[in-house]
Amino acid sequence: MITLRNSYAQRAHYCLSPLAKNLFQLMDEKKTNLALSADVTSAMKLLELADQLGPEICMLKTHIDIISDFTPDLTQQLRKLALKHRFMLFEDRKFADIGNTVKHQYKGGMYHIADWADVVNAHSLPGPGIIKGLADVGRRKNRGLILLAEMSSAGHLMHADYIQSTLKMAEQFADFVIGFITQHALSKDPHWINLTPGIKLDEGSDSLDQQYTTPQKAILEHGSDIIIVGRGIIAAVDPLAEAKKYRECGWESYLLRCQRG
Ligand code: 5BU
Repeated sequence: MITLRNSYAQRAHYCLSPLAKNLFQLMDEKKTNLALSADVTSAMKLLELADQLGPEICMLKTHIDIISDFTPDLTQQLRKLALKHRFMLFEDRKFADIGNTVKHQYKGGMYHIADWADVVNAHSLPGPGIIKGLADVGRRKNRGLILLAEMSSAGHLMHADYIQSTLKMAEQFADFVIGFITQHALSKDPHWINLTPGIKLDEGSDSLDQQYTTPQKAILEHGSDIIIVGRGIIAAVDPLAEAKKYRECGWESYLLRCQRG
């Protein structure tokens, strides 16, 4: 039986979403389960990070609305770098409205997110209509959606029944929803991708209730597949050297999990 402890390549065969399949294959071939959260406010800084750290990562996570000098050229350049270094673009937009509104927010406005982001995320709070709205736009562009099941911040309101209901909702859209933002794997089903923010080499917290766990704990104890790292890398004196450390740590933990079976 194929489980979460099998390789990414083996799990790729079980994905109903073509994008999820590609992502697992990319991770397997590039040997990285590291996503960089590039939380910077300047376009040039974002492009520099994407180019320099691109070879180390499977995914670049953006908050496009914190860029103070945004122009559409930025997202075109990001797409070029995503192709050059083979990583996916994940806009951490956290949609949270009714289907009709998120459709507009996804495809239009200033950012035209659906034109450049391979993956976006959404809260399950409004009900299945939010997924239907995003799928209307994203399916035909071969995009993927991640549902927020469990946040990393202290005191969040996503309790066990909310998390389970999020999983049930995702199951109705398994060709479009690729997995979850979560601190723990939600299901034994091998095709869901579990992405975990709140990762640092040392556990702890920040002054605004972010909570950190280590790559080893996230992957080996909690069933995470992709570690999302922001300040642990970008606030380091040498972000490239630090990214390599996180990459190695994430990949070794994954190999150990596969070995243990
Ligand atoms: P950090 O610098 O590694 O703490 O950044 C974490 C990033 O992940 C940041 O962009 C957050 O917006 C994002 N994040 C998170 O920290 N926790 C969550 O539950 C979700 C997103 Br969803």
